[in-house]
Amino acid sequence: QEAHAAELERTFIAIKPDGVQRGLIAEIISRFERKGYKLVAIKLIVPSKEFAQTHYHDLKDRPFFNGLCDFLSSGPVLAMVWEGEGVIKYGRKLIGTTDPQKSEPGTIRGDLAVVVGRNIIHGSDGPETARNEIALWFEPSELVSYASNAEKWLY
Ligand code: RTP
Repeated sequence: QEAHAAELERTFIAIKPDGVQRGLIAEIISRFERKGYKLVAIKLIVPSKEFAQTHYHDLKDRPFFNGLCDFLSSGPVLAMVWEGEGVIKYGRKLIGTTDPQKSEPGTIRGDLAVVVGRNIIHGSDGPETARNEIALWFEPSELVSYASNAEKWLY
C-alpha cells in the first residue's frame, strides 16, 4: 500500500556548528537520502542565543544549558526537515545515542563524533517535539511537498 505524502511523518534534523565546520554536511545528508527519506526543507542559519535557548528550553535546568546554547549559536547550523515512514524514531537511530562514546559504529555520532558537547547533529525525539521544532525553525511556506518521481529522470 502506497502511503499518501500528506500522511507521512516529518522530523526536524539540524547539523550543529561543529558538523558544519568539519565539512560533514554532505556525509550526513547522504545517510538520510540513502535510507530513503525525503528532504522537504533546508536552510543554513546562525541562530541567536535567544533562539538556541528556545530550541533547548526543555534543558534549561541542566548545568550544560548555557554552554550548549552558546555553542549552538556560535556559527552556521544546517536546519532540515526530513519526511518518511517512521522518520522520527529511525532518524534517531541513524544519529546514534547522545554520547558519541556510547553510540554504535555505523551511526552518525558513532562514526563521526567523540564528545557529548560536540555531537554534530540534533534530531527531534518524538512527534510533539518534531511538530514544535519544525514550527520554530521553519515557516510553513518553506516546507516543500513534492512527489518522488526518480524514474522520470533515468534514461
Ligand atoms: P539532541 O537533542 O541534540 O538531538 O540531543 P539528544 O536528544 O540526544 O540529547 P539531549 O539530552 O536532548 O541533550 C541535548 C544536547 O545537549 C548536549 N549535552 N551536553 N553532559 C553534557 O555536557 C551534555 N549532555 C547533553 C548534547 O549536545 C546533546 O545533543
